[in-house]
Amino acid sequence: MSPTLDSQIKEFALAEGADLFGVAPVERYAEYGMQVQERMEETGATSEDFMIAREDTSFFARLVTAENTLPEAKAIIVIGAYAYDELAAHTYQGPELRGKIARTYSYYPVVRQIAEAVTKFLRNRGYAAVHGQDVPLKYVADRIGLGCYGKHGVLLTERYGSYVALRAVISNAPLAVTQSEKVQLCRDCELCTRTCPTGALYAPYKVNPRLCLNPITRRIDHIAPEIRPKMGNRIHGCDICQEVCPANRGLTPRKPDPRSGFDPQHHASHKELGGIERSPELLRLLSSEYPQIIRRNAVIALANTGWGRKDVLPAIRANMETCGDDLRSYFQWAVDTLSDH
Ligand code: B12
Repeated sequence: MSPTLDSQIKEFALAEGADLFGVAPVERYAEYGMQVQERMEETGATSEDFMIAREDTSFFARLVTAENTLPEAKAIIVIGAYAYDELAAHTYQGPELRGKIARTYSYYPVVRQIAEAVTKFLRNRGYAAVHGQDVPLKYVADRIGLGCYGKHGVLLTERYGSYVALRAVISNAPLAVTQSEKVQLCRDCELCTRTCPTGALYAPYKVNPRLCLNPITRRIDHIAPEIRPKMGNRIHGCDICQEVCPANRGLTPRKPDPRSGFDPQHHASHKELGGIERSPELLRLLSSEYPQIIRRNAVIALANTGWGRKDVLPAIRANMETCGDDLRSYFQWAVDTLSDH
């Protein structure tokens, strides 16, 4: 064990912009593996429903121990970046109709770049190191007291609520495990489970990915007409369970990190964002310049929020002409919904 390396690496990560830092032991997370199995049985979800790439058939099995990623692993460094910034906090008050993009995503590039720098730091000192998401991040962070599970299924932290993006560096460096007291930040309110519009939080701490608006907004799959009104103005992801969480009230938004934004090169679903940031104007997103998923979500959002506006129906009709059959059915549904209003 090297105390110098321990403090050096922590200082380095904090200087690179990490807001959370901890070291977890390499163990077999059998309980986590059982929970994944149970979740799939209870909901009928496949790993694709959890947004795991079709070709990655061993994702959850791999996460059960870091040795599956690095056989000589001795430590898991957990890094977090506070994701609630002044841009994310801003709720548009003006006359334009705006879409909503989940907050944490724009800090994935931040936490990835910090983890990349920590990986280089370790390799330069002769250690093996890999960074990524091949670790059950919330489970590991909870295990070492960096935070605790909220009933919304997201990790809650004392200083940053649940708005933290996480990433791990797995290494064979002999680092000391973080010894923190277990924290309990989730109260008895159950506001998250009661407010989720689709009932995706089917029990406290348990998310049904087939009903969660996060994958629903990010996948190309058909969205059932009964789900569409529940999407509100959500274009990519959903923060409702976190927005109602008392542990997220009163957070001070941070200054935006210049590295924040979206990461099309490293995050598959960010490619579908077509370059839009935070709260884009909905009418603009109907155009054929944008990916099909964005156009679909934008027209649903307009059906949900654009009633009473004279410019919405003509814009939907005009852009419908550039749609293929699939997309046209959503545009037609939006026309029918708004005409009935
Ligand atoms: C698959 C996945 C999803 C799936 C499934 C979500 C889920 N909750 O499992 C989908 C696509 C739906 C999803 C959605 C989102 N995700 Co996601 N996702 C992941 C991923 C890749 C794996 C998570 C996982 O292992 N799920 C499987 C389940 C079985 O594991 P689990 O949730 O940990 O289950 C535990 C609890 O149920 C607990 N438990 C069960 N009963 C009880 C009882 C008590 C009393 C307690 C205390 C605990 C407890 O035990 C289980 C583990 O043993 C991680 C990245 C990673 N590598 O970890 C990101 C990750 C969890 N996601 C993240 C984010 C930001 C989101 C969204 C908020 C994005 C958004 N705004 O739209 C939503 C949140 C939805 C929600 N309410 O959970 C962040 C969370 C950061 C944080 N602060 O926790 C992560 C860590 C990614 C990252 N790099 O930062 N995600």
